[in-house]
Amino acid sequence: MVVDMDYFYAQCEELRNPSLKDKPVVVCMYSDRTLESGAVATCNYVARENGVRSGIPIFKAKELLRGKPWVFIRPDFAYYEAMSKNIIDLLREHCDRLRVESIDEAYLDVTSRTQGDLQRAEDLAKHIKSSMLEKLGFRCTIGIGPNKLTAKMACDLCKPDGLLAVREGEFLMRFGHLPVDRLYGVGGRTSAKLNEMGVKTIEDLAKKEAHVLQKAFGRRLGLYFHLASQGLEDEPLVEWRREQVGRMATLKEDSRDIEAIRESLTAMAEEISSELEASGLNYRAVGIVAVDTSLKQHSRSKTLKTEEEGSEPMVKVGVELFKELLDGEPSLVVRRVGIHVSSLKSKAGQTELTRFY
Ligand code: DGT
Ligand code: CA
Ligand code: CA
Repeated sequence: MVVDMDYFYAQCEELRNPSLKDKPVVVCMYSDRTLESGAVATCNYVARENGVRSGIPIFKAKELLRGKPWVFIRPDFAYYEAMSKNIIDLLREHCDRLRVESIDEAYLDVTSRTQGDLQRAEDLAKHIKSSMLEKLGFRCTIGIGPNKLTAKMACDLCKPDGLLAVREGEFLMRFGHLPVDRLYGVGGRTSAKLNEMGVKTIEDLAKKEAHVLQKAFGRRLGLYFHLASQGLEDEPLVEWRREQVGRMATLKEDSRDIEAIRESLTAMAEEISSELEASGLNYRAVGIVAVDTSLKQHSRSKTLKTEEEGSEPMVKVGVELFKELLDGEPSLVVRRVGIHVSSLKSKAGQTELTRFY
């Protein structure tokens, strides 16, 4: 199963303030260059009915919602993380194995508890959806399939508040007509290349012979497209630990000024540090990302001698890494900065973090 929360950040906002429900709610990543600059992180379905989408500029969203009782909100990551933790805890009760895929999404292996019976999996999914609503107040969408790929595609197809089980052998019937870029793993550039080869839909792709795709995309990827377009995938679900916690922000203006960068890193490091604190984790590696004015990314990271906690060591190493980067690249002008920590360990003394959530 794939469980994905509907319009997650905005749904979190509605949950703590139900008066928002009938209004278009837009959660924005302000870049703070000017009052209106930045992009939409997500929005509720009332806003989507008016054309608002993740990633569009804030001013564009305001144009689309002109005259409507819109609500624009800054994200409250600590709150969303706390909600996410409750959600994951609830999901864990209903599966054999779980992999947290992102803040609002998880893969659940339910094979042994349903004895591989899709009907039983569907009943279980109904139960999960109703507990999610009754206990936590959240709506979600669940996709079910004989493998992860099918479950994920089923989930994407029946949003929001949906439930769809796709059986073995039904993959092409369900998804064959979709544009090829809707196949999990096919990005923009790949789909352009496929279109040139006359492949418009997933079904077109399924008809191509493996060697043709391998010639165009290389052995591994070609084989993946050949199999995936027929719904074939059999990688077992491996539990993941969330191995990195980080933040990105846009500088007030493009800059090489280390003090401006330090200020931005400090704000982000404090957020990261409170997130780690809440989960009882410390870190042993720090990394930074700089996005330059031509949107090229540069990154550096450093493993520390000992485990650290709190924002101070994070900022110190982050600033060092930025200095190093700027010294090495005299023409680099920074637009966005990011900082993250990894090699996370539980402070409780385990050498391995077996359960982040
Ligand atoms: P959905 O699943 O279509 O009902 O809507 P969401 O909002 O749950 O979308 P999803 O599952 O892709 O992403 C989960 C959360 O991740 C979402 O609530 C906000 C954040 N997010 C998604 N896309 C973006 C983005 O383009 N920029 C930023 N900053 N955050 C994003
Ligand atoms: Ca979602
Ligand atoms: Ca998601």
